[in-house]
Amino acid sequence: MNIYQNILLAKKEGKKLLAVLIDPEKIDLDNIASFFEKVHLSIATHIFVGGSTDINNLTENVVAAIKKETQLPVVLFPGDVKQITQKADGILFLSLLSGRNPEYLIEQQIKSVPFLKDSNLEIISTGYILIDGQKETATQKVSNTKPIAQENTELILNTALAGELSGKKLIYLEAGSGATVPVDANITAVVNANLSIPLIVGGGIRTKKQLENAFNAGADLVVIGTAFENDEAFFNQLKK
Ligand code: 1GP
Repeated sequence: MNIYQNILLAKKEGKKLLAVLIDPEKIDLDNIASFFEKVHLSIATHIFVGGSTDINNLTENVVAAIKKETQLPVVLFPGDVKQITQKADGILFLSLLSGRNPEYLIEQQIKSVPFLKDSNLEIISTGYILIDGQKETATQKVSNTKPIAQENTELILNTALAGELSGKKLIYLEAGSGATVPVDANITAVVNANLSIPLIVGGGIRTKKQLENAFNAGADLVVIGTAFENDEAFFNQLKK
């Protein structure tokens, strides 16, 4: 079964999903086998690979190394078109709906077509919504867009619904990597209550409690990167 069908099925069955986000600029490939031993003992279900930048074009090698270590689906979460590699299983085909920068609304997507049109990657159209995590994040800087304030629930909701109505398969509420404050559970709850498609939440989630809060509020899939980068022992708290 493909990646998206599995996410839909999990949503239907109320099974929660966890993606470990690997930033190619930060992972230590010498330590990758031991990293994945911990991943496999945890409740992680997906591996996302990406970062706001990949100046040294590391993504392809990192994805190849990851594929040797795991059977979990490896999904690109690219900051730009240069991070596309055919070695992954799928790609979040992102459009930054919270911003008003055409480069990240449609231009990068057009530039990616030559790499995607004959590709075996599963392409999953995703509405990406940047929400203020009380820290200027790399996504904000690189995309040159402003996040939506957490208080502006109505705008967040309407942006998510505009994504669904325009055919996105997933909505991703993003506080930004390393955010001081994750997306508030009330925002996740309101969006989840009104959305039919699966909901991803990420950014600034560092504790088991915050992960549970996101799941309980209605996130179908949570993405965690920084907390695992900082302390691999966090996997021990998330055992199967
Ligand atoms: C960032 O949502 C992801 O794009 C994960 O964020 O690195 O803060 O876990 P963290």
